[in-house]
Amino acid sequence: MDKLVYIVPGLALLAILAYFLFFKGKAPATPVVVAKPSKPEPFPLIKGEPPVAVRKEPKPEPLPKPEEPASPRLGPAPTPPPPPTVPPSPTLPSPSSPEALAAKVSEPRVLVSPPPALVRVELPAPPLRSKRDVAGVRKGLAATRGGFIARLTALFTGRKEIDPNLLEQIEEVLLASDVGVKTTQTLLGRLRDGVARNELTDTTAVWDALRAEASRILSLDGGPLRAPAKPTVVLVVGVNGVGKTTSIGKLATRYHAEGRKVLLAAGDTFRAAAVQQLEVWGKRSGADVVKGKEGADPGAVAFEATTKAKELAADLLFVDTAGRLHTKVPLMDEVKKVSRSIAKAMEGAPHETLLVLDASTGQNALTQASMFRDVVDLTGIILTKLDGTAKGGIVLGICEELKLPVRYIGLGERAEDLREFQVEEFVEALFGRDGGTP
Ligand SMILES: Nc1nc2c(ncn2[C@@H]2O[C@H](COP(=O)(O)OP(=O)(O)OP(=O)(O)O)[C@@H](O)[C@H]2O)c(=O)[nH]1
Ligand SMILES: [Mg+2]
Repeated sequence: MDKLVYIVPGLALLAILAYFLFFKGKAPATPVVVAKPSKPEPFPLIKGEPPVAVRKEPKPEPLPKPEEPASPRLGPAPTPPPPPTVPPSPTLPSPSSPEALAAKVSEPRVLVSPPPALVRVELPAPPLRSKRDVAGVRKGLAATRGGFIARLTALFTGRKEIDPNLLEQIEEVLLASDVGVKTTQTLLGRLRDGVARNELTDTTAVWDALRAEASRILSLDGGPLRAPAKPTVVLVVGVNGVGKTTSIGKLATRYHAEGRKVLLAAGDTFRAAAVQQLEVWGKRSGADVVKGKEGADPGAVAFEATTKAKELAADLLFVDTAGRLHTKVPLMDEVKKVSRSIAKAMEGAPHETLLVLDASTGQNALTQASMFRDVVDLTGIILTKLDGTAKGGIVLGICEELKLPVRYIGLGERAEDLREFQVEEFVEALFGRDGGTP
């Protein structure tokens, strides 16, 4: 009985202690904060609600309806955070390209609003890199095939053995077809070595070696425009009448049709007609044109256009310039100024400076290129009017001597006649064994 006096209060004490330790310890101090919902939140949070706001809610929100996908023409999203997933691609990726699709598949669902770049990746659009179209290029190169290539072919026809005259005759044809002295010597040197080593024992082998050499020379790091930034600014330069404005119009048509926001800068302020010509292309292609008054400083127009392209979140800005004689120093200095003005408006711009060369001007094109290279950092060539020359060998000379990649070739006046330069397609179109070539 005496012991009960101690046991009963002891048990009561233990019971109280157990209650506090077990029940109170388990009870939540505050309502639960669900930092990571077991189901990822859908897009509606892009309305601008910061993720923190979600955490304050005691209960998870009922799943709201997903929003309509953003249109490509819409400007940037209201409060875009830094892109969470897809890094910028070095070349303009097609929304339907394998890379874009891969990015889309691996894209995690996010709590925050997807940035504009992410939205654009999902746009359906044809690929930027055009399909191979050897027949189309061959048609455009008909004059060169009928001239340069036909003359070369004639040397091989009816010959099986390599006689001493053959290499000399090849040399003559190459020189007469604008390939250029230096490039011709390189090519011939390699052919002679092959013959001396008994690697080239018949005319077919010599033809194949010529073709392989052409591929080697043309295979510079070219390809279509790169788009390292938004906007990517492309400055287009060249002498009078080579096809600068027309090429810009053709490029604008192409990229606008593929869903890119394209802006044009009328940097040729010398002639009112030049601005009008660009405006016609602007209307045709759907691209906006930034222009100044007639006689305005081209650098100021380029600066304003770059600023505008940033404001409008354009993908591409093409800056047209007045044609200038490469021998006129003050005019060449002006190109330098235009380039600097663009750089002032946007760090790292212009991202591309393309020199337009007229294929029918022959060796003079090489002189123009080296003069322009002295004043601006050229990143590539647009070689126009290849449809209008029977020589066409200039393309080899440009690549071998200047080591500048040809990015586009002009094979006619229509927008679709400006083609991305694809080495294998071009070489096949030129040296391909149809229509009488060996
Ligand atoms: N056949 C053919 N014509 C072309 C090609 N590219 C341009 N042209 C024509 O060449 C002419 C001159 O083109 P523009 O674009 O005005 O040349 P530009 O370099 O802007 O000339 P300036 O502004 O005067 O320096 C136009 O008639 C174009 O249609 C091409 O690849 N093939
Ligand atoms: Mg022009």
